[in-house]
Amino acid sequence: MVAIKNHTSTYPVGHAELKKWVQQIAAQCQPEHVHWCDGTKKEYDELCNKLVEKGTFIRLHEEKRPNSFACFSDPSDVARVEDRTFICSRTKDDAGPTNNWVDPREMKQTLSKLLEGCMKGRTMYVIPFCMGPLGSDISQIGIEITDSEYVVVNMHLMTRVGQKVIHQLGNEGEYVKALHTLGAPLASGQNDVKWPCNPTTKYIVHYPEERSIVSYGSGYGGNALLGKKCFALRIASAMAQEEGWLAEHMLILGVESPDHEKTYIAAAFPSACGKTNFAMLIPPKEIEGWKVTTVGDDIAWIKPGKDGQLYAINPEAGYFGVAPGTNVKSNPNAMKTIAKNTIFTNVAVTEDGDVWWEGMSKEIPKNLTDWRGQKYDPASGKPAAHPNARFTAPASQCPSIDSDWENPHGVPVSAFIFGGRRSNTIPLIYQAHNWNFGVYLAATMGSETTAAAFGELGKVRRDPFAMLPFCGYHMGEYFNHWLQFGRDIPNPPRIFGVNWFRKDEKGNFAWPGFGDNMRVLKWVVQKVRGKSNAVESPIGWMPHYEDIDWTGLNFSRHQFDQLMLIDREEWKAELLAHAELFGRMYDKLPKEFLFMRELLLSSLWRSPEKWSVEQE
Ligand code: O2Y
Ligand code: MN
Repeated sequence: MVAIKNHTSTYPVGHAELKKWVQQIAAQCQPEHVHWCDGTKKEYDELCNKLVEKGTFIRLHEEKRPNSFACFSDPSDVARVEDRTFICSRTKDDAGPTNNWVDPREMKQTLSKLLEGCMKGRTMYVIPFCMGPLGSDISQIGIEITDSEYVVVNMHLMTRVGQKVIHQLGNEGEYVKALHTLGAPLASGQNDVKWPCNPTTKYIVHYPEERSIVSYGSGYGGNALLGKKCFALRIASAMAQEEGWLAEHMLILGVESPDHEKTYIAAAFPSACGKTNFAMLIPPKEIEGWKVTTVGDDIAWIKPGKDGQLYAINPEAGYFGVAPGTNVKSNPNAMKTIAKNTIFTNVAVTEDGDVWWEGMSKEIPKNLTDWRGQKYDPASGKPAAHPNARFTAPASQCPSIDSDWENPHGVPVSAFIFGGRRSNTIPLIYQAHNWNFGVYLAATMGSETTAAAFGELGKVRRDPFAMLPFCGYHMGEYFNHWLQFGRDIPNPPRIFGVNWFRKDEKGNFAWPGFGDNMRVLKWVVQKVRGKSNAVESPIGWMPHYEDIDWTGLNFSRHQFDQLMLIDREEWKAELLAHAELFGRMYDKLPKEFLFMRELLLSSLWRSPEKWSVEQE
């Protein structure tokens, strides 16, 4: 074992190849110091203090928000940058039509120029991190190199960091290489800015065959915390395809029934569909004895066990959740999770050193500092917090955390749920006839846009499996992988579609959502357990009005009927849109999808023009 020199903390690293890589990156990026992260609280505290000294972090009020910080990013660096995200697989065809691709040799040349001296005047941090519980067969190790203290402290919260990971890696263990730089070198004597980044040049690059990542120019979220979207989804999805498992953009929750039977469900929703709220759902008190527990809020790694059952882990250790809209009504568990030890990015700060965002309370506190660091003028019409403002908090602080959330074996998954934001067409709840139809349902999932960033507001954007921005290979091959996966397991989980966002004829949401989603969840759990009734519809199995527990909610048979309606004209348009999506990946599209689309069409034609659960 040789201890690494030239860094502020020292511990033995016996992995020769890793040391060589770190030395090579240091020689290229030319930082002033190299620091191997040990993952301790002392390291976390020291770096937070450094960020306070630099003016990046504002220490929040010690009693109102203990051990917590707020920071404001550069206005050019506020979200993931999909148009600057690349899957540099060996061939363009391997990346598929939905990913940006550049030849890996060309990309390496471009990046090599940018990386030369990119960390000058900064400290280069080496972060050994584990995605998933240490010692789990499903977990994976990564090493992130970064020149951002903000990234280090966020990685401390979001992953398992430090010497224990190096120990687990041993002398020859495999790991994912994740290089991140702000792309903002400092000339000698140059003062740093509060949020360094490269305002003009950004690259988020994945080499799936090499299992490595290079991120240049951004310090924000998914662009910089490379364990999350880059590793746990893009690289891991490519690994999963090769090795026969699933890396999914899914929350994982547990449902406990009054007789203490536990059912675990993994669910995928495109962004802006209340994924974190669902993961931390609190059932209405009238649904007595039922409880929801949280395993994860964003990503699931799922492997078949020796018993043929699927087991899932949450590879993350924290939540990087959207702040706006989160409040004591929409998500009381999230509010408790972020009560302390939390980093807030791009929220507004109150005059007494606490945080605020749109939707936290009806009344806007006086004298706010907005996310741009300016005195907030409510008359400006602009939000005080950025719409993509985030909190980073330890998962262990979530009141609904599942007792098995760190179980190295994972939790057994009995069902998958898929759901987008749709004001029409898609019913509140339905179950796919079988695994293949479920894969079709997930592959054709669409969601209405809530931000003008995606073009027209309210336009349906197809987001297969909520994985469109996160699949590290050809989306058509991804569908094939899911179909094959189902063939290889003896009793695949049941697959359900939900839509919490259907609107009535007046344009109001027809379903109360939030805690009342428990009513749907209860039907799902009992259906999986063979204890629920269902009626066959043209698109799958559905509950009758009496199959849902309505205790404590005044919801009429007619309201339910409207929520579950299958309108043939709407579905014709829906199936046309599926064909459009399929056209984009024609050469690798599973043939089964074409047959299933035909079957759906003919089943719709054989049914009444407006099919209703009540008529059955
Ligand atoms: O904008 C970002 O960098 C974060 S994106 C994100 C963060 C947490 C969970 N999910 C997402 C997402 O885009 O799906
Ligand atoms: Mn996500």
